[in-house]
Amino acid sequence: MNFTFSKSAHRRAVSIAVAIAAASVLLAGCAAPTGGSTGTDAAGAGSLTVIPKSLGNKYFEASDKGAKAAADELGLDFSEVGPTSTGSADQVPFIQTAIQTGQKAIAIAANDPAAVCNDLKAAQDAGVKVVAFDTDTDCRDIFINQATVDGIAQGLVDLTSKHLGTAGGTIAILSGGANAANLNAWVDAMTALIEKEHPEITIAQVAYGEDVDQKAYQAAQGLMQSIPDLKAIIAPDTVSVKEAAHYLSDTPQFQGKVWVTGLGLPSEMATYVTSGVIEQFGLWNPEDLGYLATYAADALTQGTITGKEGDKFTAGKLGDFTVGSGGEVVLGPMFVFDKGNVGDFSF
Ligand code: RAM
Repeated sequence: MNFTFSKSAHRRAVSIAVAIAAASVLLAGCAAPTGGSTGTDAAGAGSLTVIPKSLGNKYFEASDKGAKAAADELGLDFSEVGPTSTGSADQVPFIQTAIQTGQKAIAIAANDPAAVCNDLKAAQDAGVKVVAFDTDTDCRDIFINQATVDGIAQGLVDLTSKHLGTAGGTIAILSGGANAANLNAWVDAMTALIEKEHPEITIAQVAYGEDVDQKAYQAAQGLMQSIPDLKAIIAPDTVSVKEAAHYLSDTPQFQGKVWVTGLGLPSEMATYVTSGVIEQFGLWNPEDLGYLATYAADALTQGTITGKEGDKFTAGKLGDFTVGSGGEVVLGPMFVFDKGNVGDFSF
């Protein structure tokens, strides 16, 4: 569902939402600076507002857990706020509240980079440092990327082509938000890789679950019921792969016929691996992603780095990092989960 707002509707929606956001910051018990604070706590350390794609997504609950741990280590004033829906502009009120409450830094995973850019620019103009994490936007000081786009695409295509073998077959891709920069980059890279290296594989359709459980479940159902010779689904989104596995486990007629892989949380996927519905899937450590994003935010607010290529900073237990081209920092490679290791992870 792509959101296009008329200007006046947009202004009205935002002013209502700003009021709600301000209330939610306070309700969230996040210690948003009050009483004319300049965004620094008693110790003079900075303040950070983390805005995930949406609240309630276990992937971002994990990244926020890591972000909070780093904030505690750094003595930062930490708040995690955000919408419970994944609409293009749903994060805007939370950015505006962070500016109004004098936050020193924002770390955001944007549902739609274009929809939040103006407000992120306004934040930067107000002296707020902007860290994009998990998914990029053009309006930020630095981008904390979980793994390279090519690395993720290669990893998921390798798992799929290994399963299909030389016979190959028809597959589908079940993504999340249609405007999410990270997901679209992975889908494009996988499509290009398959066209270049796997003529035996045909992509019949790309569908979107919008990071909403029920929509992802229905999208998986739609793919399996509408594509008669479907052999596999690649779901590069934790909500989509979980719900595709969920639908498959509910529907014996497709078990052993349609093979599902993607990017999932071991904590959510373990039950499907144990039951044999899912064999292998990939991800990184989202807690470390949030942790690294917080250290990057602190290094920016301390002036240790500006986000330019070559800048160096230390991210606590994760060690030293260097800013790469385009102001991007990569956490590390994607790794693969299966029956042998899925139980070893808490996220
Ligand atoms: C979902 C979100 C997130 C993505 C993961 C893999 O939780 O789309 O942005 O990185 O999946």
